[in-house]
Amino acid sequence: MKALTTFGVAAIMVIGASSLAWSADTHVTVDGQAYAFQTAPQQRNGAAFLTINNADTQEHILDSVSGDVAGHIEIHSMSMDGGKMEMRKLDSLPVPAQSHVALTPSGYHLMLIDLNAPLTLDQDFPLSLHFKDGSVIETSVRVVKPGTKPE
Ligand SMILES: [Cu+2]
Repeated sequence: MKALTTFGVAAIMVIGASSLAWSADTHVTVDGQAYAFQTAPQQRNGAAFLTINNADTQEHILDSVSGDVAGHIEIHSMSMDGGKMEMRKLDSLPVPAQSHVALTPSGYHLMLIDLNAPLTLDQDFPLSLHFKDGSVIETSVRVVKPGTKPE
């Protein structure tokens, strides 16, 4: 009974923290507000940031991301290499059991390649996060001033 009670509390907390996300698998959610930086008219690419929370006792793997905002969307990592920032395309991004992965301007991020239109301030656009187990999370991304976060 104790295990059941604990699980119930965890599930309520996850739902409360992610009212903007929906998942077929309620173990995995987007925490807080996903966001992207405003882009200049000639800018072809943008980047989106969010935190993926995994309340499950097993790992879930982000496999791909889709959305109408760009021609295609890649999962990237960013690291320092010989004093300069380097981005790398990842095939997938594991979210460890009972943990979370934060996608931020200085680390993992979603690269929006070949934008269909510039990202304008306060605009919201949808993204679908596809996981290896077949589950999909729909989330709404808010466009903010470069270098800032949503309130
Ligand atoms: Cu990138």
